[in-house]
Amino acid sequence: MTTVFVYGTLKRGGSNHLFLEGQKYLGAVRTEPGFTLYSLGDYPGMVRAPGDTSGVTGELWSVDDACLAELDRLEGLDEGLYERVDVLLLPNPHAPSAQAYLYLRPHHGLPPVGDTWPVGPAT
Ligand code: PCA
Repeated sequence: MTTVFVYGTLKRGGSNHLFLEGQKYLGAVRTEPGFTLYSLGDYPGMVRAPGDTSGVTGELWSVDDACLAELDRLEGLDEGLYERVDVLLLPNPHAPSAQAYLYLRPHHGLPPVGDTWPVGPAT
């Protein structure tokens, strides 16, 4: 099992959330400062942002190996769209760190999103 931090379309209510079906939701969390989001249109990319003070909000999930492999394919690791790295989370009851997908392509000129991608549980 791997603990994954999701911040975009994989969140509950997001367009790719079905990829987490059957996995274990651990709770809402935030990364340590130093990360921010840019919009790629239908999905966000999280990048390192030295000087950022707020971090990024998201959800913590415990996923099995088959799910993780599918997420890696979905996020285009092979094409160099995202890389999966360990990020520190703010102190929280769930885990000190988690795997997260960082956007690898240039983000200059993309619309800044800030700390939260506006997708959540369907109401
Ligand atoms: N899906 C992944 C990375 C960006 C996206 O839209 C996620 O939700 O964490």
